[in-house]
Amino acid sequence: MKVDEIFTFGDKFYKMKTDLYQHHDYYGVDELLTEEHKLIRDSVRAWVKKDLSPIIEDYAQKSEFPKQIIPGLAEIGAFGPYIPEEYGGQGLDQISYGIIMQELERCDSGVRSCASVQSSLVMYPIWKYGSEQQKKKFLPKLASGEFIGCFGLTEPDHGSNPGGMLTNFKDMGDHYLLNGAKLWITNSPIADVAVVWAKNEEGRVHGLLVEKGMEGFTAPEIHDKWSLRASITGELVFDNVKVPKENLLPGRSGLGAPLSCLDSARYGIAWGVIGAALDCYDSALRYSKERIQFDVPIASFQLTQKKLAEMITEITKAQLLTWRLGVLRNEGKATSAQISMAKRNNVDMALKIAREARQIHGGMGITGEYPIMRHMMNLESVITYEGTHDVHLLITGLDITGLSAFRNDGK
Ligand code: TGC
Ligand code: FAD
Repeated sequence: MKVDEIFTFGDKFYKMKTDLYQHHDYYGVDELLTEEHKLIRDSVRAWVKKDLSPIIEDYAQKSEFPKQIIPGLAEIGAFGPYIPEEYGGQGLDQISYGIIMQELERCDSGVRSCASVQSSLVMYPIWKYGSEQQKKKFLPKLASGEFIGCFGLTEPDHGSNPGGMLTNFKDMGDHYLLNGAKLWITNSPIADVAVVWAKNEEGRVHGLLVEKGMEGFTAPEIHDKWSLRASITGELVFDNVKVPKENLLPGRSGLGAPLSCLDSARYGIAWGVIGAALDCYDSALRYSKERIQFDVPIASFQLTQKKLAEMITEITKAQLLTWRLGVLRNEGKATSAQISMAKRNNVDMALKIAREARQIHGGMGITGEYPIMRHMMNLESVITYEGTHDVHLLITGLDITGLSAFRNDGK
């Protein structure tokens, strides 16, 4: 990246940068894609290079979400690409969804977060479990970016173990009364609608659509994050919120309902983080050929080549794993455990690549001149949200042994 010009938005100044990224496809994975997939990839990449990359570093440094990109995200189809066209989506396949997430995260995980929450954690549950009236009311506005949504599962005392949630609602006859709190909620301070998971009086988990402006509902922002600084994160607080009965998602109850949404989001992340890894590799490759030490480019040292060669090897393995997962998703055959494996492997791969790329950039690697440190810090959240690295390992462990290691009591 290099600083090109300064622009103003409102009363603030922002530095614009040029995105020098070039395509990397070591194993000809492009040949596994359709013409439509490549067209989608190229158009999203062009939008990212033109409208997102130039501003992202500055917004991240200022810890601000660039709200003005919302119409652009809607226009490139980043909100609900696989939602049917009758509800405002694009009706695209799962590989297209993955490609869009990858191109966005190639620029910044926080922007991918905004789009994947909107698509997989808000539009998906409304589409899958909502009434016809809920679908018609919310989906077209979420697809066009007129509405922003968020997903409230995690609580202050229940992160990896959402089944222990305390947020609850009571049937008051003509409405539900919702109480509780959710923590670490992407998009919450700017959301028009929150998909909130809460227990009824029998302790069964249900999804409720809580709308901005409902009395007793607040969504304070969480400040001072060192990670995902260009993404907005907050809480959801419910103090005797009267939720109309027609706002309950009627199609599914039980913990499996929110967990099935996570499958879709985790799948998007498995694709997305390859983008972050590619950007780190691309920058490290270019820098190592330009940076001279001991009279030669640092790319000529074996130790640098080891880092670069291992990066492209790991990226290639992740690309193939993810493409295959996309085929399985398209066929409706991907299991939750397969998705967990890809999310865990790919995030870990991207984080390791970001750390190695940071080393190749030497001292420059810690500055905003290059995207590396931003990717690295972002990935520290990505390896924790949507199920931590260790939770996904235990999901694989359970799948292959049939024995759960989540609880020490063996239940
Ligand atoms: P367990 O007893 O295993 O399961 C309860 C019920 O759910 C079913 N189930 C699933 N259904 C669909 N998809 C899945 N992936 C499912 N996994 C489980 C299961 O069959 C069972 O159904 P039933 O009918 O028998 O009741 O549940 P558990 O309490 O033992 O927990 C399992 C565990 C630990 C794997 C799960 O709770 C888990 O995945 N924990 C991690 C929590 C997590 O990922 N939170 C993410 C919050 S959202 C977020 O982070 C957004 S970041 C967004 C961004 O910015 O991109
Ligand atoms: P904990 O569950 O307390 O885990 C702490 C540590 O203990 C981890 O290392 C974990 O692996 C380990 N651990 C826990 N249980 C076990 C076990 N059984 N065996 C071994 N080790 C274990 N949530 C939402 O609902 N919606 C959102 O939009 C959302 N966005 C987020 C955005 C950001 C920036 C972040 C950071 C989080 C977001 N989350 C969101 C929350 C995220 O899903 C949780 O942070 C995550 O699930 C982990 O929960 P926790 O932070 O409470 O950690």
